[in-house]
Amino acid sequence: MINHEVFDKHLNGQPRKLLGPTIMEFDSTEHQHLRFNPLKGEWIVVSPHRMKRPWAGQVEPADEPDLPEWDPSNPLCPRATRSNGEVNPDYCSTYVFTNDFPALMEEVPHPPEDNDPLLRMAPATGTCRVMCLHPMLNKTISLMSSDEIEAVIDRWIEQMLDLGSRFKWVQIFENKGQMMGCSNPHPHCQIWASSFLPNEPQVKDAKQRAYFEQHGRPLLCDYLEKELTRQERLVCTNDEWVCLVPFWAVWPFETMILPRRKVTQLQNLDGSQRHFLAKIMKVIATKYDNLFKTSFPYSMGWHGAPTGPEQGADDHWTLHAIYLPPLLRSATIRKFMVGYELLAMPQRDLTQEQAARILRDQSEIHYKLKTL
Ligand code: H2U
Repeated sequence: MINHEVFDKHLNGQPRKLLGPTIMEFDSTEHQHLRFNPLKGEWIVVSPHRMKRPWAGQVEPADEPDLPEWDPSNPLCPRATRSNGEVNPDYCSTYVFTNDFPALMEEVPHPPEDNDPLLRMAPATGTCRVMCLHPMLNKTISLMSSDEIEAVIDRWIEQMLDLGSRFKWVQIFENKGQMMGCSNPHPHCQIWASSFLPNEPQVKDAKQRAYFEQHGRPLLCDYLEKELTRQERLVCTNDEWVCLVPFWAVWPFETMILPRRKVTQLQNLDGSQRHFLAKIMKVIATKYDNLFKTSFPYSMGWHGAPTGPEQGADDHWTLHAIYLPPLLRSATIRKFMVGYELLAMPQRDLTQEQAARILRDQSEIHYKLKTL
């Protein structure tokens, strides 16, 4: 079922006009255009006139049934046995362990050196950890208290300090929901640390550095200033943080969390920033869940200045969180990155400003708590 209510209100109920032969004044909510992502040096196509098209595409199965608080057969629960036979402690806050099926390991043979420019290999070492965010199986960030979320942030910082002392990049990410390929409903995130800088941060590093060299200011600080003045894409804000839909967002309800006071790495957050980060994370997660009255799936994660023993000057960096949710029209209709996106460039229908307004309008009280 398409949630028409959510969209009609924000499209003023106007039937979409097709571009005629006469020259019309540009309206970003009507007319297709390209937008540039300065963090990645990439363009995306925005086609808002397609918002009223009929949908006969894939409908995902409806929401999962209610989960219990504890399930001894779930390997991420306290006191449960994992696949390698280890028994989890009776943890009552967060719990971190080395992934039993890691994509990156510390001790592995390196590929042979070869100068062939078309068949290049390079050494890759690292480690992968899993962090349970809460002991209860049926919790999500949106349903946790701010104090509980702050405990997660504190653990993230410990992990950044520990792994960041040895590895060039530490990627914290949460894959939430079956739709995102998450294999376990327990609230958890993953931490992959690597001896190499992965593609996404490599590009962001280069783009922020070039901007800083040219303008003498961090790209995302200048960007945030513009967003705070324009107010068109803000979703929610507090004393320390701003959550917005980036001007160049690709996913329908993609958001970014930016610090009001410049900080380059998660591990450099002070007490006030941690406190208010917990609060804004809860608000955006709640708004997401309220949008389609479902436990909103997403991939989220942190990007900050690279780490490791060779870490250099990082004034060009601004720490930021990115939320990439797949849902488009309802709890069961998602956006696919296929066809044109895979072969040419990303494309979206809903404008970033419309998405921001829709999210801004959602309540900060979780729909499940309202009915209690
Ligand atoms: P995802 O569902 O986001 O993939 O996270 C679950 C992770 O937990 C997954 O990477 C790990 C999987 O390898 N895991 C263990 O390390 N041990 C287990 O016993 C179950 C799952």
